[in-house]
Amino acid sequence: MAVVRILVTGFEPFNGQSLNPSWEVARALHGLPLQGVRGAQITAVQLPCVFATALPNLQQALAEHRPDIVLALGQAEGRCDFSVERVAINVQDARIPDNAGAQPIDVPVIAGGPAAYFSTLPIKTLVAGLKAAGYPASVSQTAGTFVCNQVFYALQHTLAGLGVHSGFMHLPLLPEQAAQWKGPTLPSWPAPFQIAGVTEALALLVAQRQQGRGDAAITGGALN
Ligand code: PCA
Repeated sequence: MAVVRILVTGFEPFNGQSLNPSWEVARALHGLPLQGVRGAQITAVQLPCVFATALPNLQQALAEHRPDIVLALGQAEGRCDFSVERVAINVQDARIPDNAGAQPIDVPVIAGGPAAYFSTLPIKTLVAGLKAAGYPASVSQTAGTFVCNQVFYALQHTLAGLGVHSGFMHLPLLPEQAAQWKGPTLPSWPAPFQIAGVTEALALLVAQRQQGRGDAAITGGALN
């Protein structure tokens, strides 16, 4: 069986934080064969939380590793489960400055690009499989308008039509971050649980790809 090349991206910490769960998870998986799945190899790449450099870094990682599956990860403080993103939109509208101090407002990710791209991951199957394995998960209808959405949009734009399965998942905070968070008490999950859940997600994605199945017709509808 051909090797399945999996690229997992995570972000550096941002907004004054010293950790980002997405990178803690990604780096824990780097270089590992996917547990229980023969022939799958994981590479992790860290992306800067900087509008000006996130995309060149992403492009370089795609060119270098030529993945079959890409799971981009990001932190979403306040979310309380694995948030499998459905759609990336062609806008940057930053609520806070990025790590280089830039705060674009209503700037397209790619000028002239389509308004949006859908994930090409089987998002419903992923949510159902994660839940069945004991990991809370849901379909999210928005990846926001900050650097995560920018990377998700550029990822889908770059890989459109190439047969690579790619998408984005937001993660809750780590307990160490939540303990220091100023403002409301936010949900958090320990790193080992997040790592195990993402490992489960990757196994589901590889199985789905190898079996060539479509996505499950389960509702992911929500009001928010
Ligand atoms: N989360 C931010 C950017 C980096 C990250 O981990 C976001 O949701 O856009």
